[in-house]
Amino acid sequence: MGHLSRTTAIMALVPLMTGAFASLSSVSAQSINTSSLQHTVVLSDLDEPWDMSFLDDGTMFFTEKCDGLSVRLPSGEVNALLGMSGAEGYPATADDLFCDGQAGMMGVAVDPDFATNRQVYVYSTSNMVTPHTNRLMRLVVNEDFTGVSDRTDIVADVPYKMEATDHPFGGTGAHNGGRVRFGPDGYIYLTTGDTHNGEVPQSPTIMGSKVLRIDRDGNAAPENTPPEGFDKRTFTYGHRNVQGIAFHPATGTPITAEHGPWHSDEITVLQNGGNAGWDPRPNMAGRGDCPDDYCGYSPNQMEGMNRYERAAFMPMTDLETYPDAMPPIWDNNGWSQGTSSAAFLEGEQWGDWNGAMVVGIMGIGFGGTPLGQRIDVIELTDDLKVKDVTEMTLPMETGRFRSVVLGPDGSLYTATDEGFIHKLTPGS
Ligand SMILES: [Ca+2]
Repeated sequence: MGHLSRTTAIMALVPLMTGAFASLSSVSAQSINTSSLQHTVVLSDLDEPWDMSFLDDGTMFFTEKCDGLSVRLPSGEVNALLGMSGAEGYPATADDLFCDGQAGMMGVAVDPDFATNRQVYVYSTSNMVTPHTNRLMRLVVNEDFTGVSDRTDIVADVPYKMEATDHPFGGTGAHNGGRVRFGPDGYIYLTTGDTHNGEVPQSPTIMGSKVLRIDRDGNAAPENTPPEGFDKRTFTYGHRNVQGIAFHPATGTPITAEHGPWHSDEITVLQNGGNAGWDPRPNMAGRGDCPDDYCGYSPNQMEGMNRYERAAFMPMTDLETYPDAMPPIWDNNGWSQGTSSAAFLEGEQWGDWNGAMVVGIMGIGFGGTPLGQRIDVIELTDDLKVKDVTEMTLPMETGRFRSVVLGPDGSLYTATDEGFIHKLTPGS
């Protein structure tokens, strides 16, 4: 689907149903203003939109997994900027960038100093070298937002899964992480995944299963304190596949959301140098061998195991082996439903939800797991524990919520794998 067919007009402004349906809502839902959420389709007919990043005036950069990077201007005009190999309708393509399975063009972040340096950062899979890698690229956007130049690959060594493996989800391109965000400390945080390789999560030198904290040139933040022998870019390690990271508004603390292995999606409050406790190597946590030396699916997906038995066999956070690992503050009630993205709601317009975390859940539904496809609102205490979890009442068709981002207008924007970027606006 080419860029020329993209629908750029605002499609609808649909107040949430009220009246007769209101009585179906719980009392708590009514008290937290979901009944006034309004919905706008910002873009549709996209090809697996993966992430968005905003300038203060509403300019929205966005990625599509197999197409590339584009920008939507405040006027509603959309300009393609950088295409991947074979993509049509772009002013330039980078022929080393490709998509396969879960891999492709993923996270995007605008520089907080964009007004002076015009820089954006994009994370994508690349075949420039073999084995292929995931790369974080820095680009410079031209004055009229019609093109980019000066590509610099500031991180070039995040692993990529080249070989298929022997389990139901064993295809190439798995578990790349992929979110890119500037923290309030001015550093770039890049989340990565385990690529179905049991050695990666606890490896001190392989840059998968990590949260990297780096500067604009890709150098380690000097304040990083990983264990002795670790690559200094490591902020945290021992993750499975982190596709969500957001910063607590009051404290600036980075908090991740990541995908569990048929059980236990996790939200984790990060500690500088911390271990997230995922170790899918054979013979860990009392296990035996696993196919392909990766215990990240089998045998925990075996028939007859419920999610608690799986969690005991294949812990997302192995506190027995790693007692100092960062414990999750939320595990999705033991389910794995594709917890992909995270953001914080900020502003008085969100009422009781001002300062709450939202996570976008894609809803896998494997292994007896209920379908997710929802946005959860997670209210935290001052010491960053979970106080309350509410499913957002959505005034639109649900979907696979790949990305949630708070816009500069205070609305929540969400991209779905179905090709939409939606805007949710509280109040009336
Ligand atoms: Ca963990």
